[in-house]
Amino acid sequence: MQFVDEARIYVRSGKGGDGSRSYLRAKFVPMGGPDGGDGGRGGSVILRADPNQGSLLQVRFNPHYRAEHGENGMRNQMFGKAGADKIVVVPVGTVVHDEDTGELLADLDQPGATYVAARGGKGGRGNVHFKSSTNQAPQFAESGGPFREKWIRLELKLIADVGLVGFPNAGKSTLVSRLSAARPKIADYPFTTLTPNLGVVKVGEDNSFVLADIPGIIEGAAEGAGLGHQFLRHVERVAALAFVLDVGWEAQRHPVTDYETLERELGQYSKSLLEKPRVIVLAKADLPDTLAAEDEVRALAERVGAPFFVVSAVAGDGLAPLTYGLFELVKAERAARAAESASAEDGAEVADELEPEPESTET
Ligand SMILES: Nc1nc2c(ncn2[C@@H]2O[C@H](COP(=O)(O)OP(=O)(O)OP(=O)(O)O)[C@@H](O)[C@H]2O)c(=O)[nH]1
Ligand SMILES: [Mg+2]
Repeated sequence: MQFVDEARIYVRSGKGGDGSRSYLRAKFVPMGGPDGGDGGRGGSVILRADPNQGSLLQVRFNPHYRAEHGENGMRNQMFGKAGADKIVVVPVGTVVHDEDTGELLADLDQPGATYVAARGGKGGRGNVHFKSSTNQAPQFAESGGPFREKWIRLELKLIADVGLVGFPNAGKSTLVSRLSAARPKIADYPFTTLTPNLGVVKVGEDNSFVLADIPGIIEGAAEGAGLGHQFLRHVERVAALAFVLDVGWEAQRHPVTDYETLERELGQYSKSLLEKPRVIVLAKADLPDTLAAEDEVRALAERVGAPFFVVSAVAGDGLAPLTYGLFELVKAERAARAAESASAEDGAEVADELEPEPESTET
């Protein structure tokens, strides 16, 4: 299935309820004063970045979002009910543009970030507010503020969840091509991949994560050997790293020493890379040399406490366990981020209430 990273949606806020123009009518009160209540404010359409949302697929299939209108004010100084807001859940990394003008409206790059795409109309004031010494029986009440509507374009900036690190030729790009719809270049020489490739890995029906295939790393990368290590910035924000190890042709290489070299190079780039959860993948399991090294690599994985997977991208072996194993780490990271944003929100709600409603001039 193709990955959807763009959607156009229509948003319309609710109109504010009209203020009521009514007069007190009670049995023994012949000339009752004004008693028209205020209209309720209209609901807003609000986009919200949710770390559990993996793509724009859902909004693409449901492109219309309307918030409720506010209710009109009523006699007896009764307020109209406010219209309910409409929340549109989008993935973290969604960028919002105005469809007509192209103007950048919002960049929802943090979990829990919100953007009011269409603000609800203000509720109109009832005639009870317009009573004055010179006008004891005002004949008018405010109408509710108008609704607002527009088309907006959503784009998802892919942020990798898992980064593949390994020596050149280890089979990283082949793995990405088997796990996702991405088709990176694959060849039997080192440094085939010159710039990072991203692929979206589907997990069951409803879940997905983004896998980044980056150029190979070799001994001395920190000093500029090979392609250097500048592209490691592409995996700085990933939730987990997969070390892809193979049994190379060169006699001096071995998956266990390769692992140690990779770790050293990552650490020289940034210590934070070493703190990320990781898995160890022994690739090319269809080759006899690989199987000969399996026990040693398994022992290494046990020593460093990393989940261990043996796969053959060519034969298609071990790919499902690897997918689910990686997704477990991604899920844990998303849950942690969601918890973080929930606690950040407790503070944010107060701020929301303090934010003044922009004065609407239209009535
Ligand atoms: N036998 C076998 N060969 C594989 C397997 N996976 C990859 N290869 C081969 O290994 C070579 C390198 O594969 P790539 O996927 O380009 O490796 P890479 O890690 O992306 O390499 P760079 O981009 O150069 O860093 C290619 O010739 C692949 O066909 C596998 O599971 N089994
Ligand atoms: Mg490659």
